[in-house]
Amino acid sequence: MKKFYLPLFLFTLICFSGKSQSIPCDFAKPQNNNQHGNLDSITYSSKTVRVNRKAMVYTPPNFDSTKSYPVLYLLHGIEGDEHAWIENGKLNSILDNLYAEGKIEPMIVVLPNGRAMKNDRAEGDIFSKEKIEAFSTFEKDLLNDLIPFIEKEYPVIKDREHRAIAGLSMGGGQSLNFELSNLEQFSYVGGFSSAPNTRPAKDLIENPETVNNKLNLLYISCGDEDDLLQISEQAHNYLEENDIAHKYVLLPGGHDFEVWKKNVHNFSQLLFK
Ligand code: FER
Repeated sequence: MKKFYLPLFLFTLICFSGKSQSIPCDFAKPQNNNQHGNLDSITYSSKTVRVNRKAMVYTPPNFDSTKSYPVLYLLHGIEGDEHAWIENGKLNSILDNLYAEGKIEPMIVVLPNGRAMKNDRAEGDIFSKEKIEAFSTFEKDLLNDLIPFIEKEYPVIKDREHRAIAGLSMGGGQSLNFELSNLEQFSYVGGFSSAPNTRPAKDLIENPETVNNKLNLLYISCGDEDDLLQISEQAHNYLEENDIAHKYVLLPGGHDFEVWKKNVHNFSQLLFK
C-alpha cells in the first residue's frame, strides 16, 4: 500500500504548490468524458472596415437556443487572430472542464479578430503603424458591427450587466481602453498581460467612484517574468491609490499562453454570478 503514497504525494505537491495558486494541473487538458461546447465560425459584415469579417463563437454544453445567455468577448494579442484562444489557449477544453465541474455560469464566448483592417492576418510586420492602429479601430467594429450581429444571431442578454470583455496583451489593452474610457458597454473587464497600447489609467478614468459603481469586476493580471509587467503594475497602483475596486493577480511566468490559459480559467469563474 505504502508505495502508492509517494507518487501521489509528489503529484499533489507539484500540482497544488503555492505557485500554481490551486489551479489543477490538467485544467486545460481535454477530457473524453466531458460534454463539449460547440465552436462556430461566423462571418459578419463590417461597416467599419467595409469587408466581411470572421470571428469564432463558443457556445456552452447543453446550449439551448430558447434561453438567453450573457456574453464574454475575448480578445487575442499581436501575434494572433480569431483562432488564437482556441489553438494556443485551449479555450474550449478549459471551459468544457469548468462546466463539467459546475464552476462557471453558462455564457457565450465570442472570439473576434481584433485587428480591424482588410488584411487582418498576423503576417508581415505585425508591429507596423497601420496594424497597431487597426487594434484601436476595432472598438468601432466591435460596438457597431460585431455586437449587433451577435445580438441578432444568438440568444444573448443585451445589456452591459451581461457583457464582459477581456483579452491578452494587445487585447488586454483594448479591453481596458474601450471600457474604462466610457463605462457604457461591459460590466466585467479583464486585462491579461496588457501591452503598451494600454492607455494610462489616469487618462482613461474620469471618475473613480463611477468605476466602482458601474463595474462588477475589474481584473488585471500578468506573469511575474513578463517584460511588459510594468504596464499592469502601473494600472494596479493607480487603481489602488484611487480606491478603485479591482482584482490584481500576479502569476508565475512570462508573456505566454501558460499564463493566459490560467487567466481565462480564473476570470471566467468570476463572471455573471
Ligand atoms: C510592444 C510590445 C508588445 C507593443 C505591443 C506588444 C504596441 C504586444 C504584444 C502582444 O500582443 O503579445 O511594444 O507595442
